[in-house]
Amino acid sequence: MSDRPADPRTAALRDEAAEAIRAATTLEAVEALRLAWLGKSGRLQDVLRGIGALPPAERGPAGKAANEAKGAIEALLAERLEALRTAREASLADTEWVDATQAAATTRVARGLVHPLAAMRRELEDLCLAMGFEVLDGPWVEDERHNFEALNIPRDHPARDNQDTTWLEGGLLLRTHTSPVQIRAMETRKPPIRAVAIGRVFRHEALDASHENTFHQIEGILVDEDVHVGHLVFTLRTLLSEVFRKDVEVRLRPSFFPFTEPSFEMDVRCLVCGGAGCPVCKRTGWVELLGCGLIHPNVLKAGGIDPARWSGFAFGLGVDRLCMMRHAIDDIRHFAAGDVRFLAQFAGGLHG
Ligand code: FA5
Repeated sequence: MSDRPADPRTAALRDEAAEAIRAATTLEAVEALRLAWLGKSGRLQDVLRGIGALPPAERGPAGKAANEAKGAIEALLAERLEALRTAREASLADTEWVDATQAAATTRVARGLVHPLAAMRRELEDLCLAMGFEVLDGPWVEDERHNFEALNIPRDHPARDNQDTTWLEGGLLLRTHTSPVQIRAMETRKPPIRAVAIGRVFRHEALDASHENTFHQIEGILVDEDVHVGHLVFTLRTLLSEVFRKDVEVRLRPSFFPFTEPSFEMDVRCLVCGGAGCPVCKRTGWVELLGCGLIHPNVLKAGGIDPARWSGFAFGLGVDRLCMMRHAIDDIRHFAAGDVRFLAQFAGGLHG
């Protein structure tokens, strides 16, 4: 079969179509040519319609030539479409490329920092978990029973004056210490109990370099058989040596809390001034870190635990002061001041 139609009119038509198709430079232009040549009102239809008017002997060859021209034009259109598609895909690499390294080089994303107190809290929680304590939480808004009465601080007891309380409506208050969690732990668990709770506490008091009106405590409680002061001291010593990871001088002094008997306070040699005297230690060289003692039998009873069988220890440590000692921070008020220059110093992590 010859690739040229026999009929000279369809041959001319085919050549004309081939030239137009070659000149088309877009996919849309090729589609328009398909319609113009092969569509219902296209050029080839005109030819086909004219065949009926030919003498019968010419109709067969003319029809054959027209069909061949149709096939040839279809092939040319398909070829051109393919060529244009390939060219377009090849050009995508030039027009739509992305520099995968560019975004990182030109867009600076500010990274958030972990607040030093939040980091301290996480670290204390991890340490306590590793020491076998479970980590509990307690409400900031407390009732009198949990904050005072169950802790052996009845109404009118002078100890209530030591904790400048923010009272709310309905006899509620902002907890002045984390010790109410001791009661909540005893109410919801059976001995043996080992639990800690870290969180915010609120006291309406005068501010200075080591006193805030919103600060943080970690409460620890252990209830078991035959618990004595040795267990308490060992636990505190282990906790502090893990936090400081260097030798720090501490001292344990007898003290008074209605909810412990005996009661103690633990001070650390001031790590801001090295003991020489500064506003943080009020020029004494020592900073009070925590209160502690053996749980008073009345408190065990209030928590539903039989003091004839069980005993325990408890401690309440100032997390802000611990963090200050750790980083030699010279004023507790830096923590809530929101100065990014202060916070940025801790970007490298707590042991940075
Ligand atoms: C108490 O709050 C007792 N609940 C602690 C306790 C718990 C004793 C369990 C016995 C058994 P105190 O008021 O001393 O005690 O506070 C404990 C610690 O919180 C202090 O040693 C100190 O480190 C910290 N602290 C107290 N007041 C402030 C304050 N205004 N700003 C920052 N830290 C404070």
